[in-house]
Amino acid sequence: MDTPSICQSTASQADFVVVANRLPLHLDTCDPSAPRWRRSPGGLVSALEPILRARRGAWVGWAGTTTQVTEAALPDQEIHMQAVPLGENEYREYYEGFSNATLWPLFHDVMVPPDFDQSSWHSYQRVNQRFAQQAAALAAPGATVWVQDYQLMLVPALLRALRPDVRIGFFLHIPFPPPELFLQLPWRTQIMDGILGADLIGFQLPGGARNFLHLVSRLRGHESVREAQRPPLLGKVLSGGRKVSVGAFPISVDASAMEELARSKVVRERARQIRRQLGGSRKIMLAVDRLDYTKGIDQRLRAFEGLLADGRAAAKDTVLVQIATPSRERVEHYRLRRARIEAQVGQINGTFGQVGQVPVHYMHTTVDHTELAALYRAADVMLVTPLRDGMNLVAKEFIAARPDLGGALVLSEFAGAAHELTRALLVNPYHLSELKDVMAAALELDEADARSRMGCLRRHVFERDVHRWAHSFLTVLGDGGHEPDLPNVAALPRAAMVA
Ligand code: GDG
Repeated sequence: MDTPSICQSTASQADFVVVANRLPLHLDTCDPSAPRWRRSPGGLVSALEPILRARRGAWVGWAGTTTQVTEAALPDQEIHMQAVPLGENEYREYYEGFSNATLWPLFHDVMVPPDFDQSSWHSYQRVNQRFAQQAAALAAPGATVWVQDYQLMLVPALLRALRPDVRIGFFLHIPFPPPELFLQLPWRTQIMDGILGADLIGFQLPGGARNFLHLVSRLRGHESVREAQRPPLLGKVLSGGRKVSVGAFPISVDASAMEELARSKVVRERARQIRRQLGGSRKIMLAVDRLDYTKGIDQRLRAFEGLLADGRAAAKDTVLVQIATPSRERVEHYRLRRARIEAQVGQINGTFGQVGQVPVHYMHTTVDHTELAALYRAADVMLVTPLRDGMNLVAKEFIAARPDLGGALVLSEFAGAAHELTRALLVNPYHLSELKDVMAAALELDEADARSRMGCLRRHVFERDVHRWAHSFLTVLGDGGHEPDLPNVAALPRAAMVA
């Protein structure tokens, strides 16, 4: 029997429920004899935490382990954490299979061929049903439930069937593909109907929202879709006698928290130390990505290799630091990509390196938050060059971490963030010679130009931070009235001040 029994909640019901694939917790096994649950930091958690605290809030999600997790084992929280159990086989089929080998590539330009596997689909249905049941059991009468992301696209309709009284929001963190790609999915109608169970469907960009509206009119008929002229809303769908709102809500980061960390003594000292360790006067190019084929790591390495080969960059003057966070390591395309990237790094260092002067510092690891902020502060050039990305929070974090107005951002046109961060150095990462040119230009960027660009970028990121994102979504969902006050945005930018 694969499915572990569901942990029973001992909590009273909640007025505001977040449903996400993962709980914002991880098991710290530094001391293997006494593993402990710790909070996982992240923008989504910090945006939703004040609301969860103020509102009898609860978070429903998987705890990240296929062994049974009971309520009692989770840390004492003001926010109720409800663990949804997953068996080993379900993890393989629902998470690695349908979520990450079917939906992920299908929604990212079919960069690798998606698997269309019936058994994984059944597992996805079963697990989504379990999430919906647990959310239904936890939600108080008339509660608001906010469902997150592509792993849970059936939950809105399943939850509505169980609890027609609750208000349901759904937000997709990844791009929504054009209809001609989505229509490849054998279970396209079920997935579309699953999402349409929500009252409000949020996408990162207007383009994703429009793709969804086109899809609905194609599968349900034109008369089911109405355009909406009130941004962030782009349309309404008439579904089962209900009106479903569809809009674009670009996610962001907790800019003030990142800035505070970046200004701390420990981060500034570590940033100086990193610069010294990498060779004092050498220019530092930095990239931080999950090791995913969508992130364009291999194209970036090829461009850097090209600059070294052309003599436009030299290992004695320039170093590329690539943090590649381990991700989905049992999925075949991820294993293959890792092997390819590591071979490229070896080739570049073997060809262009000297003792004490390695051109690429590659780390296949997760660094802690302080180290990440120090790397952001130490960098001269931040390379964010995905082939497709819903938003890309690394780009926004880098900007928030630069109160000194230093650093240049090279940003792919295919990251959602490029729609807002127009003062970055924008690039098409598929165009190798353009990528090389923009990387070289970033290394040479005039200081006054760089500071002016960073000032504009910072104003944008501080004005539209993750708190504003959550507020905007919940207000349109019709649930904005109960939130704690937002910070006064006009008072915020300190953003453009020099450290
Ligand atoms: C999905 C969408 C969308 C990475 N390495 C380390 C580390 N990270 C943190 C970053 C950032 C987060 O992980 C990655 O967020 P991204 O947005 O860059 O990318 P995805 O993981 O693909 O996220 C994406 C996002 O959802 C939100 O909607 O923007 O498009 O694909 O916060 O800082 N953090 C630490 N150590 C690391 O080594 N501490």
